[in-house]
Amino acid sequence: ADESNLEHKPRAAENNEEDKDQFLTEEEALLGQDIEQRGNELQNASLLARFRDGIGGLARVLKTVENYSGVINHVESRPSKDNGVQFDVLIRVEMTRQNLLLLIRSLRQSSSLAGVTLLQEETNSVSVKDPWFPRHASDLDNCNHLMTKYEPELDMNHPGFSDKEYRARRKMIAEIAFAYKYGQPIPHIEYVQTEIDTWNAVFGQVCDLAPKHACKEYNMIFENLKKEGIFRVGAVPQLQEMNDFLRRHTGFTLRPAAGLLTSRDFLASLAFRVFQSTQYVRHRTSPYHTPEPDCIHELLGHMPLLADPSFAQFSQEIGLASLGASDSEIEKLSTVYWFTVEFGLCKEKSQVKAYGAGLLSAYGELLHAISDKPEHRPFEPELTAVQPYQDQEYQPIYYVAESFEDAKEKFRRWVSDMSRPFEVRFNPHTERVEVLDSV
Ligand code: NLE
Ligand code: FE
Repeated sequence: ADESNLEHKPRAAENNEEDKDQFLTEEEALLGQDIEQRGNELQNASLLARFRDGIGGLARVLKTVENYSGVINHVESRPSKDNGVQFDVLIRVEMTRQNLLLLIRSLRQSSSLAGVTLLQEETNSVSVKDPWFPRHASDLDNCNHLMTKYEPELDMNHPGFSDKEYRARRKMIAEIAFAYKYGQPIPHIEYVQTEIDTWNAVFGQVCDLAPKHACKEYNMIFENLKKEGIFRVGAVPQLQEMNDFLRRHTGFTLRPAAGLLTSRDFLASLAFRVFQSTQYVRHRTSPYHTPEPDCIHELLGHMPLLADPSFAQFSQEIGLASLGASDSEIEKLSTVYWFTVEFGLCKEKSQVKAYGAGLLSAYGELLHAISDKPEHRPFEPELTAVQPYQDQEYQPIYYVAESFEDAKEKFRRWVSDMSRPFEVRFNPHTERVEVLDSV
């Protein structure tokens, strides 16, 4: 369970007699014990790296892992609650036991880190029977863990990497999201002209292409949003006005998110009909496609269909299925989400139309998706859920649903086979998820 790892406090070894390594924790002592015999064995490990000031040092930390021939399987960050630590970053690696010890010692020399700890393996730290998950919409204040990839701070291929001003802007907007708490109004962002130009460019493309290539539900609500003046040339819509629109149609609401969230946190919010939305704008040099979400993607891609009752229901059901699910089930659910909500196609009479948000906010990929270049397969949850995907380039495979209703039916049948020993039900009056033991 992802969210519990960062919560976990390392246990210091109580009676180690050595002064040679004052930081030695119990886990490290265990690792060191038979290092002579087992030093070359591969080991999966979770490290907690605590950054004093900004996350700029992360690139170097990851490089150090590579220098010790480690494979990085997962990186996750969040602002720390402790004094003197700005960010806690969880890094899952696979490397030899010998190198793991060397890595930890080496990282402890780094001045940007307030500490590095080897965490206990997950199996000991989380009870499978009683996993933590949000029970009330306000618990989503704790579901803000970020996936750390393709960020302007860290990725040289990001168009904002060498743009200081852009990075400062992103940081400012991310801080608003980190500070946000349940029940507050969503802070207004005063978008600047370059951001408005980017919005205008993408909005113009969608106005041209959607009537022909988007599904009918999308187009209907899109028109509605234009009529209400929320979608218009010359202004990036504010999340708060969008929130009010959605609430009136399906009860969905929005929360600001600092970036790409972990699947577990993102899906959990859907269970409460809450959509976590970024608020920054993509870099002006790549208006027509970005691998990471930004508010143009959220607004033009996601929001129209979140106002459609049938689609809203489908989204919430993916969310409900994710609560308390195992890591491998979360992986499957987020893959289904990827190939439906993000990149889904559907049939309308004899034509194929787009309903996936990642297609509707990126005209290059939209045209690619409906062309005959990629493969089109029928949506079948059990097959779709195990289809590997990448999130940097256009997709080579898309799944085509018969309709939202059909997708929902199939999804329900598939989800009912999942292993969770309880059922959940959302109570919209209290915004609470009730947990029922299943027989
Ligand atoms: N590729 C999409 C776009 O450019 O709008 C964003 C996808 C986010 C998953
Ligand atoms: Fe998205």
